[in-house]
Amino acid sequence: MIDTLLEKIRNGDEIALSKLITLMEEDEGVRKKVIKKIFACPVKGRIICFTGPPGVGKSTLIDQVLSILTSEGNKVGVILVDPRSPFTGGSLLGDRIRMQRHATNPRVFIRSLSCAENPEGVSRSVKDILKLMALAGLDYIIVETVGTGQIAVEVSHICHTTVLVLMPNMGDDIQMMKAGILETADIYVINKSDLNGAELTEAYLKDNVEKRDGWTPPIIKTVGYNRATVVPLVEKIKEHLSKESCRYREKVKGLLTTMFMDHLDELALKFLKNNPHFEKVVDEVAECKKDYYTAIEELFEKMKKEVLKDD
Ligand SMILES: Nc1nc2c(ncn2[C@@H]2O[C@H](COP(=O)(O)OP(=O)(O)O)[C@@H](O)[C@H]2O)c(=O)[nH]1
Ligand SMILES: [Mg+2]
Repeated sequence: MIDTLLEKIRNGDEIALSKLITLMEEDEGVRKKVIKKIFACPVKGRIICFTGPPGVGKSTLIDQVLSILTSEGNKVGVILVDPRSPFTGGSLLGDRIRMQRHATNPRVFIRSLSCAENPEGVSRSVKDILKLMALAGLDYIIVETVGTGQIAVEVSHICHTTVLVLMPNMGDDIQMMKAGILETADIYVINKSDLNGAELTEAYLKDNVEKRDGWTPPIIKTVGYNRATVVPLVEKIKEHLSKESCRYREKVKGLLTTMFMDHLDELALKFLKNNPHFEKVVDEVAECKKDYYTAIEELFEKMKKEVLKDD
């Protein structure tokens, strides 16, 4: 079944794409199978990440970007990622409403991923799903992530271009962000610049953003409702996409290493936990009968002996 869906997806079938994304979301086994099959396929779509605190206007901006890109004849996919639970303020509904006018646009494919149940697995499934979308004949894929935490940083690593959206009067708030996102962003946007205080955010950014790998991250002021202010942003995104080749290769190398190490960590831990001595060692440490350094050394010693015995 996966093969049939993949074939359809390669031919631009969006229903098949939607179906396989659902299967991948629900079942890690399907994800594994899909990735094994598509891993070496060349990627066509360029992936752009919009990240930033809730309420700064990411969805409003993406709505404008969609208009601009599709009016040029591009096909664009959008993934909305919200790792928060619907009870604590999930925002997917609001995002969809802001992009409503594109719901019937045949050049736009919008998909939300609600990840409330398994926040740890979010970035991994998003990465896998992005890989799949990149095969689907879309020219651009836009990812909106909420917040500036670990997930946003991890997702941004798989994108060709990361846009960090901020708004006026931010200074301390930027400082509070997960350090990584400020350094990962390729383009900074100060949206809502119809409001006072854009200079404050701009001054903070100018002091903290550095030129890297031959690219000076631009700071662009926008007004989400005003298409004309978003045009320069789209131009900068395209400029970055065309310059990125070298830096992107480095990015992907780093990403693949991280993904491999993540999986390895998970499997190695599972393997350790399955060892019959594991629980006993944990108890000994918990009851202060052994210090954790000795306990780990002994556990490894025992496992080594078992492996040698098996040979
Ligand atoms: N004043 C002003 N409000 C904006 C602007 N862009 C978006 N908004 C409003 O800000 C609120 C949050 O926008 P939204 O796009 O949902 O933000 P997101 O959470 O970052 O996706 C909405 O009420 C928008 O209408 C802007 O440039 N100026
Ligand atoms: Mg939004």
